[in-house]
Amino acid sequence: MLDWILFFIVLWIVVVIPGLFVIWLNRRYPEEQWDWEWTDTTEVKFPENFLWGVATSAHQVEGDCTNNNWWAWEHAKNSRGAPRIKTGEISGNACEHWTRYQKDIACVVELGCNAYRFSIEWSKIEPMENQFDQAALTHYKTLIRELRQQGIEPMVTLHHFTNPLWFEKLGAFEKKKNIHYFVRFAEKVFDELQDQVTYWCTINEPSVYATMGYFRGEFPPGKRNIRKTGVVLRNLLEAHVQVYTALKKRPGGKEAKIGLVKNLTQFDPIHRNFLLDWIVARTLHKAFNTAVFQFLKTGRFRFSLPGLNLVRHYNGHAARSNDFIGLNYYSHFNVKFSIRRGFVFQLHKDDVATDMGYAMYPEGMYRALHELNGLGLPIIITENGIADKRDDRRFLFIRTYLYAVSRAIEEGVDVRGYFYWSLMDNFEWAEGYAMKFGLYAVNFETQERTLRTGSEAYRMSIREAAREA
Ligand code: GCO
Repeated sequence: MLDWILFFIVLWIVVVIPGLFVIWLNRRYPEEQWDWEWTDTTEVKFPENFLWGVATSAHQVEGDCTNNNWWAWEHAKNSRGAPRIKTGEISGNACEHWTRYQKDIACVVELGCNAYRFSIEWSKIEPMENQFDQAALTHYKTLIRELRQQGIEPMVTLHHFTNPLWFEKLGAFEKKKNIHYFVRFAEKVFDELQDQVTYWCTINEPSVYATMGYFRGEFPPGKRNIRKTGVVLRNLLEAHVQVYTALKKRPGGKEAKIGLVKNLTQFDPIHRNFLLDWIVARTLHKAFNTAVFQFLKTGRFRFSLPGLNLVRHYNGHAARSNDFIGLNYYSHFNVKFSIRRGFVFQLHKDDVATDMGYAMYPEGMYRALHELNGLGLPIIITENGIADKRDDRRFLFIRTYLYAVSRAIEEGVDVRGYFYWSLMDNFEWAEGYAMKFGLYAVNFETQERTLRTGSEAYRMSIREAAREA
């Protein structure tokens, strides 16, 4: 008799309860899978005054960003003596956008865009601590004036992964006491440009900066420490709140639209009936996505892993620190539990992958928009694009992802704009120049820009939206 009781207890603990939990998880977190054979991607509608843009970042396109953490990283070797950049390349002249920006703005106009997102290179504005380069500030003023003359709305990103060398040597965002340097830089740039710039992104992808630089070690400073990852993410979020609060007090602050840019990655279990895959997927989602959203919603930051309460923080101003939220959406990771490595990412057998190895999954954009809608803020898609060297997936990518955006808008999500990543091929961080994200291909020998065939989908979508409006 006792054996039977023991058997039923074990059966409940090992089979029934986990099984019921998995059933609940599948219902709570459905994985959208649309039937694209029967989906008409021309059935889209976008709001009037929608921002149709393209995005770049200074270090990736300008050239000669020689005084920052990435330039140093590109010239460093890892512990095995191999280059930090997988192709052995350095950013170097990049797309020479610093001098070629007028022609590049003509490309933005040729696409039919009405907006352009770019970042300000801190190391060029403040090459030495508290020494500001007026010529560099004037360069960006001239760029912005050209944009406005061409009818293009500028969107400025204040921090896009790069730090001046002097700031990096102080420990950058590992130390809370360094945040004031970034706030001072942000105030200086804002005062110079606020009369011509309405849209401001404070920090681009804090989770990516923290994870890649302090957990995966593939970005500078190449550390691999989970607690430091949480500390850096907390300090970046704290920096965002301090910058928002500071800029709102300055001339032009009330009129400015300021927001954080968050990369949302969809983590789904590769086997939806296996509890351990679910636990890993939800743990990654919580650490990479939820921790940031909760902070922006409640002011409470909690970076934790099962059994580890790594970093806690509270800032009561956080819940009122965004006029919009920027969403960068690229990747859908199917996660598999691994005894040896904790977890591995896998593609489904019928997934179409981008050159970055991400699954093409427009439904993930739709899910991300609905999830972000929970913040109650206007959403601007500040990055979405595909690395596609053969240009044989870009057309489909653009049409299907814009369809997913339109479907979320139709269901009430307040999306104000879409910035395609990227205007042109550029330096893709640790991947060097191998990844071709550009609507325009760049011949880096001649610096010639050539509009790709697949990019026609974006021009068509913008034209169709204009006709619909
Ligand atoms: C990022 C950055 C961009 C990338 C783009 C493609 O998300 O890493 O915002 O600088 O180049 O996302 O990976």
